Amino acid sequence: MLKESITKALSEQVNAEYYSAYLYLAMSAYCDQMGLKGCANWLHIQAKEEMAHGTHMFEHILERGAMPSFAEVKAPVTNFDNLTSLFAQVLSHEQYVTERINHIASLAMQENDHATYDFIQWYVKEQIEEEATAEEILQKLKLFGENSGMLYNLDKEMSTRVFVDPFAAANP
Ligand code: OFO
Repeated sequence: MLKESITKALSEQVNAEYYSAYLYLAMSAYCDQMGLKGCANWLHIQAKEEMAHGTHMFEHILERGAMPSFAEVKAPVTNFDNLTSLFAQVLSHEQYVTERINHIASLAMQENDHATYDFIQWYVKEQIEEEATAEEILQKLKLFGENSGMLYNLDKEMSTRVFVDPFAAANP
């Protein structure tokens, strides 16, 4: 059975993952309105990944015999200055999520909850990828500026992303 402190931290993280999904849906809508359908696709799939992150955490709480708590999912920002600042926000949001995940890992260790510590390691690794991907896109945008040729190519590249539940793929 999960300790109350771990149940609380994981439940709050489920909420945070759903907030991430909501934020990326707002970003996806912004890109769609700008005519950047590929970027809109990439962010929409990112939102689906976030929901999967939250759902697998929710399942872990239930599997360990605890009752998750639920809270309101806060509204995301909906207006962005441009694509570069949007991806700068993606990166800083992922850095914030990494801090939260690290806190859960530390708490699990402190509470001697090896099962949660083991479970959360997948998220620790996932955050490395989340930050690296956002950083790569941001670097491209900063390097080439938002000139139309570059945006066209980037948008085309982003349109190829398809959804694969990353947690389920790694934990068959
Ligand atoms: Fe769930 O990793 Fe992004 O926020």
